[in-house]
Amino acid sequence: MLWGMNLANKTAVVTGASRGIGRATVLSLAEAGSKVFAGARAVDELESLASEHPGITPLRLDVSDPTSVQEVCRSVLDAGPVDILVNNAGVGVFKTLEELSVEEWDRIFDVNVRGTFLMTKHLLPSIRKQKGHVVNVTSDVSARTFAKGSLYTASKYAQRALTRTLQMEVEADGVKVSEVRPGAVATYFADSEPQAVDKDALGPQDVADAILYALSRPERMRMDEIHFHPMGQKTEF
Ligand code: NJP
Repeated sequence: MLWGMNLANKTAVVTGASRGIGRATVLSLAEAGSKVFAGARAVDELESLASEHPGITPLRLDVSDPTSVQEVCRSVLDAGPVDILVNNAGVGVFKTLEELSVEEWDRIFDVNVRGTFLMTKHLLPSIRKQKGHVVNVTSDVSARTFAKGSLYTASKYAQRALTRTLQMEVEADGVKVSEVRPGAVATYFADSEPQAVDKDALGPQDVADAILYALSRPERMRMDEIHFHPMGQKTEF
């Protein structure tokens, strides 16, 4: 496989691993030879994922809960150093600003933004020592918006700002930071039913492939962002 070589024997943590993009990423990393800690709230789905490859360890994780993040990161670090963190867990609500509740606002920001911050904060010291890599799965809407998208896009713009700032803060230490920005992906995102993967949507594996591509570049090269869309999606920058 194109990216197998330099991902063998790495240790990775992937959030939002119970389905969709996170699940595909965990399997791809395990197949490339990495030891993968797969975190999400749906333990049954994680157990079933872990049964597919011996390199996968399931972990019950709620990225919006600082105690859960702290406990999970401690148990991961007790097992050894971490090379790779994929901040993928994400949720969305699509309503006009007037329709949005305060609870919805807090939930989306707690998962998408604070979750990314918390996971990174706890694992960065180890990733820094390893000259490792942080990948944040944001969205093509981390730099554009649309009606009924204020909450979700604000959270993704915030994740993008966090990603870029982190890059500046760690580059002198040889740590890489990448933002992966897909267009529409056929998953259960925002309680949707995954549509067939055709020209109107990407599949979770397309995004996993982009993540592994970023992770497997040679030491001299950093992918700051990967921005891509299904052929059927209208171009809007
Ligand atoms: O969605 P879905 P995707 N703590 O709903 C987990 C971005 N994106 O794979 O906890 C920990 O199938 C949840 O697990 P569980 C999007 O913004 C998507 O498409 O068990 N984990 C599940 O594993 C997001 O950042 C599209 O419920 C939590 C996973 O997150 C990323 O892609 C387009 C959690 C969500 O799986 C993955 O989403 C785009 C928590 N508190 C960007 N809450 C798209 N699908 O069209 C949720 O541009 N999760």
